Amino acid sequence: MKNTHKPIALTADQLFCYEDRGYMIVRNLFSSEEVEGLRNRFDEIGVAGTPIPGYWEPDLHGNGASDPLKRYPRVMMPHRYDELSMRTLLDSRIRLLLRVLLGEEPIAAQSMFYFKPPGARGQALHQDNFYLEVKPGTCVAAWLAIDPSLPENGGLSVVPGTHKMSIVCPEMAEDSESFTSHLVRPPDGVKPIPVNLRPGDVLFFNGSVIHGSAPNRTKDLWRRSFICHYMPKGTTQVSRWYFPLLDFDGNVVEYPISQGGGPCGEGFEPAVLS
Ligand SMILES: O=C(O)CCC(=O)C(=O)O
Repeated sequence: MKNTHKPIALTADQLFCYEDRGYMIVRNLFSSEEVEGLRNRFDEIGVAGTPIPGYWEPDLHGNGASDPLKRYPRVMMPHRYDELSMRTLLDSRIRLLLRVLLGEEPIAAQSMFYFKPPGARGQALHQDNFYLEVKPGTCVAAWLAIDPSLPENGGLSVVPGTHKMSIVCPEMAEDSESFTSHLVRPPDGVKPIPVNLRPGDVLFFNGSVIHGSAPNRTKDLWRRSFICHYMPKGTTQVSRWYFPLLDFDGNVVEYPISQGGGPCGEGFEPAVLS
């Protein structure tokens, strides 16, 4: 992809945070104009309400009051049909930062856009690599804030240090709080902490980090975000649900499908996509 940006120097604190706690924030990685472009693009999709079969299927007939996510579900894999989303997934700043974090070239697996309107449920604590099944290492997320992301509007929380854990088999989440059904409880002695982000900030986190979000309890603050998942080029297996995988020049790259089942054993098919 032909978007080239100046190299970004990470501070020792950022690198330490990623190594020690499994996540790192890069403030203002995207400009306010870029964020506005993404917000406008997805607002157009959201307001028009035209379904994108298999990727975004809003319920236009309910009143949305009991579950705002019926009208505004997350948009899956927008890079497959939206040019701005493809450019964002393959952004050269993200590429350079991921090279530092991974120590090798990254490969793009997934994009998503969350509207998370007022009243929307959250997403229970989970580990992304349970779904991506990247082996032998793990995946990495780049979570771009489009709106301020705060505890009150259902901002993301992470459990520091859990990138050192294995991937565990989830239990059932509380469906009044979470639109997804899997829950991974943090180990004794560690708790989720909120990551407060401003529009344009990007949170990078390791695919084993336990993370999630609470409902948006505000009356009027949306919490939109553009979320991407990547894996190291040297990956030897990955879940087939993320095919086709792309390099940062936009070429499709082939990888073997993950084998052997995950932590829930053989035959367990994780609910598709993180
Ligand atoms: O943004 C959220 O509320 C949750 C996103 C998330 O957990 C993920 O993309 O894996």
